[in-house]
Amino acid sequence: MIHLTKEKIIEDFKMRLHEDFMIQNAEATADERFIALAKLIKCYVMPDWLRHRDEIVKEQKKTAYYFSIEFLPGKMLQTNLLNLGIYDLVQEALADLDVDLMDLVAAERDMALGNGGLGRLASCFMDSLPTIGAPGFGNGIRYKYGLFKQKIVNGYQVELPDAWLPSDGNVWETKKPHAAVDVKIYGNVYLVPQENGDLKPVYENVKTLHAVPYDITQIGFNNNVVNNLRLWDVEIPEKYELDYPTLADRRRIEDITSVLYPDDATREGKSLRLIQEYFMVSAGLQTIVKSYAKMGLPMAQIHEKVAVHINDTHPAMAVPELMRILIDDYNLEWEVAWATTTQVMSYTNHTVLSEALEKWDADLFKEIVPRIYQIVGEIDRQFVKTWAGKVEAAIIDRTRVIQNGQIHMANLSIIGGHSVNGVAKLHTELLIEDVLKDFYLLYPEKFNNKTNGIAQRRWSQIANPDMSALLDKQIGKGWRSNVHELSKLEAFLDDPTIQHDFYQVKQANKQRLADYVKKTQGIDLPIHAIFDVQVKRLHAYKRQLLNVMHIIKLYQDLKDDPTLDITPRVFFFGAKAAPGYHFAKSVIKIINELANLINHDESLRNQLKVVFLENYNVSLAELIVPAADVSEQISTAGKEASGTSNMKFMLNGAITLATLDGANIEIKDAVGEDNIVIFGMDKDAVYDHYARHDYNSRQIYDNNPRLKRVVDAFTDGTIPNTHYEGYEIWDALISYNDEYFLLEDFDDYVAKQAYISELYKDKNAWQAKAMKNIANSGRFTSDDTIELYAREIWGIL
Ligand code: 7GP
Repeated sequence: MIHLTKEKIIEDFKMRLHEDFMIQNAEATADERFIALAKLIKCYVMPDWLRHRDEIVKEQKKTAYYFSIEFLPGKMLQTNLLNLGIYDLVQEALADLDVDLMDLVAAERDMALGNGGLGRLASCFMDSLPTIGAPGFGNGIRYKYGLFKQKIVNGYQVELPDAWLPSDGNVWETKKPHAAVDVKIYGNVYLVPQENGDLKPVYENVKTLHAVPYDITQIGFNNNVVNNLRLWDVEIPEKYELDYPTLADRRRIEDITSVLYPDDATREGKSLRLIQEYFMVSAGLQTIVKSYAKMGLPMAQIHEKVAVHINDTHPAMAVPELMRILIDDYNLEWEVAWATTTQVMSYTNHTVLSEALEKWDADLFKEIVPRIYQIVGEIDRQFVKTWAGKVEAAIIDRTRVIQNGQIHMANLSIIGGHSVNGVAKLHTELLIEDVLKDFYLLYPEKFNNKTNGIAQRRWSQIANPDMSALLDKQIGKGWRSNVHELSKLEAFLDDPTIQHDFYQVKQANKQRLADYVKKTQGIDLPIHAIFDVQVKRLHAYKRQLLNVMHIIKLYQDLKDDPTLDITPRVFFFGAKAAPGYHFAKSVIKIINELANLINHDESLRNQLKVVFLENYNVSLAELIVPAADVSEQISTAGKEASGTSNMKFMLNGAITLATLDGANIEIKDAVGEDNIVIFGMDKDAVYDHYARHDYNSRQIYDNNPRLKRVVDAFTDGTIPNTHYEGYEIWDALISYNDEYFLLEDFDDYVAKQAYISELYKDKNAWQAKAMKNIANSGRFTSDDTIELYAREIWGIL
């Protein structure tokens, strides 16, 4: 990057304000200043961006393309400044102009083009790819409305559109009209024999969409490498305007990139969703193949220069789409095209929940993407032919792509690629032993694990500046570029002075969060209390309800004995429920009413508070995570593929209260059993219940009076205004046999919570454990995770 001084930044910043807004700095709003600064950053990185792109082209470097229907970057300003190494310089330059950088940060809107873990992981990878110097680009959709904005009204979740995109566009993006491509959907396709005997598709009555890319620079950390995240928007091609004569016609097209589907387990709005998937995949692949073609190398070897990653099954049509391009546009034979396609493609699975394994109605598929449907049919036929007689017929029936009129997208991704990975050791084991075991039998060599990671710079240097400064003082600044150096903290775990310093930092972060809660909800929070946090999507398997049950138990204890002293606690929840997920929304209502009840009960003497944080998103996470004492990771063992907030919390010195699920197991291995609190059934115990069909929640309920009293609190009027929701929950736990084993795990959970309360009284012991977590968090950096993808799956390093 060009050499920058404070003076130059000041001059350039003023110039931007003059040119773009015809305004002097003193009169500018935070919005205008933010835009001016962001544009300046774009200018500064442009030479690196162009150089890196030219380098890749000139050296014909193999490049990976990460296809994902979700990206969840949050805000970009601070990350960009940090990665460019000009954070302090810019902060000082602005200070000279009497401007606080944090006001500009506040003016930026979150890019919420994702639901949860899967989308956030994609964004951590976008940060890590340039950081490790790998040519890896993102490919996704430029939704005009991101994940809904959550409002809580009378305790209920209300969803409002998240109009994150300003009318004049997102300041970080650059529109590239010259790189637009056409995508065809609907219509009929006939295969017409050619003179040489080949069959060529002829299209009729198709609808043509114009896919226009918007590029967002992805800046590596201190290394002058800039990659690209390409998001596609739809336009109506001038040439085909007559196909869309009415306003309603045009709107239907514009809808394609209008909203992100607000559900991270199942999907709705079927045809629109399918069109979104094809639109993004086709636009991305056409572009990739075109740029490969420019190299003048044989199409049959495209896998030597291109890797395409299918992030969960939503981009699975990449397999038949690449086949279509190679066969129809470049005249490759089926076998040749197939051999290279399977080498190009790789796939990550992000969940074991069967309802999230995408399947499409063959009829709908045929209507919307008729040529792709033909190719999928052929993939299916070839697959059956290949395995017939070699394995049991039943295995083929269970693994083929088309079954009972449905297209199985996971099957397509596995068959059509060379790599399948899970996102934590346990999850990959479960894929192999259970969810995908038939595939493991056919293709054991395809399976591998890549435990998730997080962009640790964001979750420490940006989100927790006080802790970062303390780390600098204690172990030097090396950890800022090599996060493994956090292990140097091991030498100080038992030093009471340093323990105290970390305690002070935590208290200051808790105060910041408490101030936010006071400002937004008017609730006073005691910061000497344990800040106990569960933030993540609301799902039955994540068991926010188990947390609620423990709170009810504490409430009952305090009401029974008004003189009882407990270690004071504040329980924080942040969670969005999918709009159509009734049960999840009822849990939100219950939490809010319980919070209302508890927070206004003076007899509890401030020993217990409950806070539901509205509209949980990446920016709010940056405020919450550094303030947590306890990180709740309490999913039913075997259900949470990995979890990534667990990694963010440990990095910030929270102690994890966890089941042996997902990456919690690897956190336990990293910090040792004494520095994490584990409870409940492990995955084998859960699977034993499945095998024996012997779980009986009513029996547990009948035989455990303390638990019975807690469960009954949902229906006996203890929690006001929740008559309907209370019965729904009671039924799920008792009448429907408690699918996620809350009742079985309850006693152990309560016991371990009591242990945590005891432990917190000994500040030194607590801090030693917290610091042990910080010291051992380096192994969860997404820089390392993505390096493994780059080397072992994509072969780009
Ligand atoms: C999530 C998993 O639930 C979480 O455990 C994991 O850490 C994360 O992916 C990243 O791998 N899954 C999703 O967000 C999701 O949408 C449905 O899964 C396809």
